[in-house]
This record gives sequence, structure tokens and C-alpha cells, in this order.
Amino acid sequence: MPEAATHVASGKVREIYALDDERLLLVASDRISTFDVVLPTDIPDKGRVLTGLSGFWFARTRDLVPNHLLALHADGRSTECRRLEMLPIECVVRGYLSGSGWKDYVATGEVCGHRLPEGLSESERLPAPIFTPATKAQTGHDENIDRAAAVELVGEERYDEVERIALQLYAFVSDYARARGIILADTKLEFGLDEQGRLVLGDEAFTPDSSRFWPADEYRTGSTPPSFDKQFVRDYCESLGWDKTAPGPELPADVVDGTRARYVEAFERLTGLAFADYVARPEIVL
Ligand code: Q0Z
Repeated sequence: MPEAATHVASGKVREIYALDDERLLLVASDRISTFDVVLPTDIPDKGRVLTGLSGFWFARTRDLVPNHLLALHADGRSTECRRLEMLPIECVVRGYLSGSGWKDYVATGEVCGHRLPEGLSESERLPAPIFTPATKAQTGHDENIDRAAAVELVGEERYDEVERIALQLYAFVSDYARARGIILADTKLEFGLDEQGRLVLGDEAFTPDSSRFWPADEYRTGSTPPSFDKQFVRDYCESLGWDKTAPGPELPADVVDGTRARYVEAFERLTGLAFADYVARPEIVL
């Protein structure tokens, strides 16, 4: 990391540093969280996998929408990006009924004001992908909101623009992933504005931490399909009878190795690149 970089913010598993007035450095650690708790054991290379995937998608979607990426650093886990004025909403697209979308549907028959057909099962594919914005909670959980509430936060014109772009991005990446045996159930995108007020895709994009990836060959409705990346960790934590409050348990070597292998497999299947080649030369994803 450059000597002058000053720390700006910490996420559960990432850090942001300011390089200057216009540029930030996003650093993805190898930390992993499950059931909202960061575990004391790292997954080696997880931060590189996520950084490489984000870079891969930024490079392939730049004709749909400009993004904040300026450079990938040689460590494979740090990205230099343009500093944006971030919009105050999380831009979620759902192609399948899972997580809070499933909970809201069971309670109300709707998700973020989208009335859905009756009788859908958990994890079922939706008739068409839906844009389901959420507030950005500083602590705790993001809250799903409807169009009217999101328009209050960003304005009608900007809302219509992010909805259209987010749906286009989801369509592109979900088709790409599906052809490689991976279902993109849903994804959370963050957009910002540049100096000229143009919409720019920021943060991380289409990583396993910001999206639900399901192995297509294990997909079925009526329950939560296994997560592509975190299933070993979840199964191990469940087997302990841990109460899901901090501190989380340490992970044994076989769970670490199996989880690392799943992250690397997601990277290699989605990008078609050998992960070792990425580590040697991160810019190959661009
Ligand atoms: C992203 C976050 C992380 C904690 C701010 N290009 C940008 N311009 C301005 N702000 C951001 C970005 Cl990406 C920005 N976050 C989310 C990331 C650690 C929080 F690595 N917060």
C-alpha cells in the first residue's frame, strides 16, 4: 500500500483508503463472514478471487455503464478507483426468490412493491428479474424499499436510470454465468455519480460476497440451494451448534481448503482463466 494512503472506511471484510482527492484504494481481505459474523480464520486468496472477479465484470460491462475501476494492483487484492458521490440506495436485482425477497413474499405477496404470482416456492425463478432497492443501513440490515421510497432518495429520473442499467447488467452476467453452470440468483450493485453527474458503477460487482451464486446442477426449489462458496463454512458452523453471535468459531483446515477451492473454482469457471495466471498477472482479467 502507498505510504500516503489514509484509511477511510472498513467493511466487514474490506478496507478503503484515500489515495488523493479523486482516487480510492479498495482492499479485499481474506476474511470471511457467515451468519453476519466475521470468523477468526482467513480463507487464503479469497480477497484476490473477489477482486479478480470484480475486475473481470467491470471490463466486460463497461459498454453498458462506465465504472470506477482505474487499475488493479500487482497484489491482486487492491483496486484503484475513482472517488464517486455514492447514491444512498443499494441496487439489488433478483432473478430468483431467496433471502429477504422470499421472506417479504411470504409475508405480503410482494417484494419492494412488485406483486408476484401466487404459489411461488422458495428459490423459484421469477417470471422476470426485478429491481428491488434497499436502504444502506450504517449498522444492522439493509431495509427493502419500494419505488416511491427510493425515488424520495435519488429522484425519479435517476431511479429509472439505475433500474434500467441494473436489469441490463443482471441479464448480461446471469446469462454469462448460466452458460458456465452457475446461477446468479441475485446481486447487489452500488452506483455513484462522477463530477459531471454521470452514473458510474462502483464498489465490487458480481462477486460471491455481493451476489448469490448457486451451482446449477444442485439447484432445486423449496429450500435454500447450497451457496457456491460458503456452504462448507455454513455446514461446519451448523454442526457445532454455534449460536451465531460473535465471536465465531475457528475453521479446521479441511473446511478452509474446501472453501478456498470453491472460490477458486467460481473464479475459473466464470472467467475461463487459471487462477494462478491471475495471481501472476492480475491485469489478465481486464
Ligand atoms: C464504497 C465500502 C469497502 C467499506 C464507499 N468509488 C467509490 N467512491 C466513493 N465511495 C465508495 C466508492 Cl467504491 C465507497 N463503499 C463501500 C467498501 C469498505 C465500505 F471496501 N463505501
